[in-house]
Amino acid sequence: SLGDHRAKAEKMFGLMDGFLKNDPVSLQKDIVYHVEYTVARSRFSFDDFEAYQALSHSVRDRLIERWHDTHQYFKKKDPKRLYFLSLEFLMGCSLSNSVINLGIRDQYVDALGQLGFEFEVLAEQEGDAALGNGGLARLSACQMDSLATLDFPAWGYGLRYQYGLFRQIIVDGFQHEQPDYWLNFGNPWEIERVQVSYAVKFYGTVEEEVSNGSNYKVWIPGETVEAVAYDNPIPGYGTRNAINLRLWAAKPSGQYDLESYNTGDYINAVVNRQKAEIISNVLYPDDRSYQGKELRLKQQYFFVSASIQDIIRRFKDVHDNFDEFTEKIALQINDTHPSLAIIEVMRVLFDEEHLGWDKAWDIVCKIFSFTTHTVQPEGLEKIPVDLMGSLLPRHLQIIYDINYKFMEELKKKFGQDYSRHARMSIVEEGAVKSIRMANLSIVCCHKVNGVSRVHFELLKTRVFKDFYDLWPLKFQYKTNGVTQRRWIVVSNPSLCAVISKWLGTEAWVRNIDLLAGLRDYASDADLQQEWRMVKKINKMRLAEYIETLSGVKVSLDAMFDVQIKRIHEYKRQLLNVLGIIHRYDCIKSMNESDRRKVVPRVCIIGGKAAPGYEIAKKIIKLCHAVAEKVNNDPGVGDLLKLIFIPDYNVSVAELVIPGSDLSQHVSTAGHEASGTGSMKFLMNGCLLLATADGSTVEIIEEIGADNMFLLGARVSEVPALRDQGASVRVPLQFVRVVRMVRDGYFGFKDYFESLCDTVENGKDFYLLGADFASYLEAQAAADLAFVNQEKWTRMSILSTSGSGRFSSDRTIEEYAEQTWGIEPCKCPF
Ligand code: GL7
Repeated sequence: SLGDHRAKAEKMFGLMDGFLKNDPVSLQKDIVYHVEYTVARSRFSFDDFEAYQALSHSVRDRLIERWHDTHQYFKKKDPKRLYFLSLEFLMGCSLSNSVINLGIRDQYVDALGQLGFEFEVLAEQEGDAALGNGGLARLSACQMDSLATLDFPAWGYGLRYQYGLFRQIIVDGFQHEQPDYWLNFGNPWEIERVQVSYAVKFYGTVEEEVSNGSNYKVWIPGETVEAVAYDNPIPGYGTRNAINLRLWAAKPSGQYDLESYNTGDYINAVVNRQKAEIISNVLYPDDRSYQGKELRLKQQYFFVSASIQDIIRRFKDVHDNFDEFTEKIALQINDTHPSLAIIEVMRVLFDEEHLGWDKAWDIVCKIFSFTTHTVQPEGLEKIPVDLMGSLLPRHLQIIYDINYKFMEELKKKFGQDYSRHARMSIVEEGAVKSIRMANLSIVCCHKVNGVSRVHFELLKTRVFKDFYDLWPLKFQYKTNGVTQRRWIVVSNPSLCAVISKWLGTEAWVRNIDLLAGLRDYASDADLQQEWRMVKKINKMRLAEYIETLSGVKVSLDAMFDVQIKRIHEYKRQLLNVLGIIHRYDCIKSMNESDRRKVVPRVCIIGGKAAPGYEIAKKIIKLCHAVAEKVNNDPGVGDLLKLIFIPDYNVSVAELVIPGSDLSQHVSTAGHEASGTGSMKFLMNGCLLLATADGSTVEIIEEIGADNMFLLGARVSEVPALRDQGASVRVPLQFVRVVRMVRDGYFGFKDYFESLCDTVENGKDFYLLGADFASYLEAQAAADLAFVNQEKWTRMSILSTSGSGRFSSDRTIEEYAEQTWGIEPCKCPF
């Protein structure tokens, strides 16, 4: 009975002697306990990695306490919950973030110090959880941190890939990909829940069944795979709340293939069962293109089906009908990748719960919202109908039914405008008949969000114009944000201390608007001096890293100029490299007195190219070829260095961003939906050299155009420039630097030919030539500003103080109020 259960629970809790304690001796005892019993190393001999493992387990215990309490509390209160579905989460490392959010970092530092360990050294033992590609995936991670911190009753769902994003290694300047088997040494941050598992069906046929005098469809699967839950507690900052990120792993189904066992083919039966695991094996490493692969669709449905079963099971634990479903549940789909969830809920409510089409449809339309992260229509996901029909036969039927009703609605509204119907249809006719996942999502969701104002304008006027005309109120935007916990407190402790000192409080860590208070001291000589000291410390850390990586010694007096992000033509790393070639060319032709005026630069570039993206890989090679020449030219010395940082990931970003003076965000206007890297640099007081694209437009509004270096055509000017084709005005310097690459000045003449072709002869789609003069001017303005360190520091302080709007806390508050309709549910202390 419930009473017995409670008595048992009380007794057990009493045995535990209450919650874990955080004084140094208790922490030390716990760490030593985990060395001895969890890691099973003798206390007489264990290395830093084993010490890290023991330390992590002791932190994990504390996380689990809060996580249990939070879930107990959510269960008791039964508030409306948000379920955040994303195929990608770039969590990075957990140790430092966890102890900071739990508020026990100092205690651990002390406890370890007394044992003769340095916290930082142990923290470096951790490897990144890289279950995602780029900005979209890191955004999910930042948003989870905000959801926890702001006490929202939320859950994340995703896939537990065995292989995260590939490791990038560079051999002779070329990118090579290596598998990232991140689970090799165990993962203390997850909790395996073998008892939480669901069967996920694939293939098979759909049959009719009569029940209570009505006809129903029944899906008879051809294959079943088991989804097992792995829970990852996400602690909030300054709260007892810790929410859950549940990741699914594929395991062979418990169902026996009786036939093979009976025929005595035991070995083959076991081997075939094992094949099920490949579903969650590997993350697709392309961040903006879709190939309609079967395995990818399987991954999507696997993750969606398990999540929806879990959500409905939890709802049914406390409700015996679906009347309150829409008041208790909001489902957010991160891009279209999880959009099959919509159809899955429809299928369960209609086929299995027998709610009837209208009621099921009404529920679906009220609970789902969707955020799109794409600008290019070509980037939208399409699934070939044949593939959908074979893997998910019942889902295809439901999609057709939804589309039929939608087309009827269009006919009523727009009459016989068939080209409009064709554009808006969920089903695309053509050589390969396909399902348009974005159209499906827009039709079924109550809100469609963009990720910045510029993006929203493009959605309304180009990408989803027809849908906007039909349902203007469905469309909104929530400008992206990043979490200051990770991007200042964890990664830049020195800056964090200075900010808290000058604001007289640490409250900005939860309430970022307080950062604006720094504005008053932007010209204060004392703050300026401390601010520069912080930068110097971070530059030293970065310089050491660079030297270890590349053997190149860089000068701390140089301006550290950074561009780190996925390599894409539209992000224009090539513009940066061509600018560096121009700078090199100028230095080479200078006399001694001119050289003395040059502001020394360390140009840092980092990022991964999708394995099949040839041009992006050539850009990486060009970086190395130019670096080879420039860095070894004794006539250039400290005036210019080019460093390519390999294997860019969250941890590398945490090291590089605080140590940069200037950062580049120079996408061709109209191509970056938002961009979030710029926000991390802004928070850390790095000045931006940027085009007026994505969220940069809003950054300009916050900090003012004179506190950054703007360049290039605007969104509205781009189409006309493109139309000019080969007759667009391109400066001579541009022609010259491209020629240097073409002529083999940096070697690899033939290899770089096709790269040069992308920016010349009227084929310069991303307008590098058209923007080159403006790029060089912005760079010159940055040089000029850097010479005046007082002015530069003021701009830097104003950048940090103006970054408040770009916290994911603000983004999440907006979503909670305008899209999800959820309220905080704070677990009492
Ligand atoms: C992206 C956008 O390209 C990027 O501009 C945006 O900041 C991010 C988060 O909204 O989403 N879309 C996308 O497919 N990737 C992104 O980073 C990989």
